[in-house]
Amino acid sequence: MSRIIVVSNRTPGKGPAAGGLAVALRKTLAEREGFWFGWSGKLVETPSIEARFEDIDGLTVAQIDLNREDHHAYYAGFSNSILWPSFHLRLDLATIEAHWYEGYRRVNSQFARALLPQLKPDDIIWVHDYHLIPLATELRNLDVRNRIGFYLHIPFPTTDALYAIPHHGELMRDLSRYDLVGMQANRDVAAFTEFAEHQTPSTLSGSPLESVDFGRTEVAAFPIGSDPDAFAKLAVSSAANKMLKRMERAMGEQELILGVDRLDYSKGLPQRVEAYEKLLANNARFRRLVHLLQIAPPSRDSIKEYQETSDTLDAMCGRVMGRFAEPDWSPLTYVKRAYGQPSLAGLYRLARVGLVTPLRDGMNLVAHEYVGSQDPEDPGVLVLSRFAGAAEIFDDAILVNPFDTDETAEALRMALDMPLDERKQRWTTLMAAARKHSVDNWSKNYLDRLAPATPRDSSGTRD
Ligand code: ADQ
Repeated sequence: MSRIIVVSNRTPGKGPAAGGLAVALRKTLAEREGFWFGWSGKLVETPSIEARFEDIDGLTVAQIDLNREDHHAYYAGFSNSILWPSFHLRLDLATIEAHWYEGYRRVNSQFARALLPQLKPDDIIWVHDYHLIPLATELRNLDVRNRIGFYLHIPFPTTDALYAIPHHGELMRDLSRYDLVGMQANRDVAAFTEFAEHQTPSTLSGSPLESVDFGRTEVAAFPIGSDPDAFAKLAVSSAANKMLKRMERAMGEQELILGVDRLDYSKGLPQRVEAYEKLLANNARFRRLVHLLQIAPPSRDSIKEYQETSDTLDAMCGRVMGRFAEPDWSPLTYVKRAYGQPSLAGLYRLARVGLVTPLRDGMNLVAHEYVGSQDPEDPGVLVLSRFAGAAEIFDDAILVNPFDTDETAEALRMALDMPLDERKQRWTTLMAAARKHSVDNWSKNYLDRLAPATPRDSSGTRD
């Protein structure tokens, strides 16, 4: 069987894998040999082009260092100040600096040059996420004819938003050099198709590009998930139980409403707190009987827009506290640190409501983990944004428009008032969907689809 080479911005670190994705890919690599390639986390003046191999808890990892300026342009710059906001339809939060694009391409070229000597003709290369869109082009330019797949972990933008991205024509051409492009949700495939079918040369930046031919690239949705049965087990483990009991004592009679996110403007956190404020304002009977716990450790905090989101959230939480707190009751707790999966599983299990309300998101794995962690005899209710990819598979969540905080407040009321029978019935359907879309199935489905692709020649034409 062919080896699998997984490529992502960072490789997994030492210690227990942080997420389901890392666990699933580790499993795939263990079965198929191969290695995981990415940036080491080290910044140096003149990086060596040779990858360093290391065995990390049985996983073979190959890493390269990057030059500081290139890394800034590639990561904080083009990837996270242009691609991330634009793909999440937040053009207002994008910052464009023209020179970032060169750094972005330089790093992709460096990845390709370091990978090249490690490749065998039969290897299957699986590239992950928006940081590495040009990697197939860079590899094909070095005459790599292997099967190369790309998987996007974030939504694909609408055509209008795509046109606002500098060099979008080249980026789309880069996607056409992959054998398979995997998207989070059907919505993303539809957005891609809309672009592919309606593009005209004049709409593409970076002339003299002509329209991009996607004829040899298969594009399909591969909705990623978690391992819901592993979460079900984890949620009753002693580590999870320790957190659950600790929290149960603190909660007393109160029902817990839980949000777990990276602190990111795409996650709709200020709107979420506003919806909670409206719940308390419109339904005095819930005061002292509910508590919102929002866990949101900072991420990408060198980027101004992330600091601003953090400030806004601080102010919103302060406002709700000031408005509703009493000497012996606080309506919410906002925790700015990450917790390990066992603690999260305990909190998920205790929470009567899982509140997952991104303004726009890929699938969103927190929704899956919340479902997996529930007690089948007394499950909680998932309140989920229509704009998370997971809304396509979780029909039995209470779906909300996160921009409409009145609607989200009403969904919270419904969730808190929902009788046990209805909670059980909805959860049973949600759990079946989470199992069907487990991360194992995701990885298997993707690789089954990528495997039969016919090798290409260096011009990108299939033999
Ligand atoms: P993220 O934006 O990171 O992922 P999400 O899918 O919600 O968002 O979470 C990923 C993982 O991080 C989960 O396993 C979760 O438990 C963990 N996590 C999140 N917040 C945490 C916290 N406060 N403390 C500890 N752990 C936390 C991106 C896309 C998603 C897409 C995934 C996978 O934005 O839409 O589904 O990649 O493709």
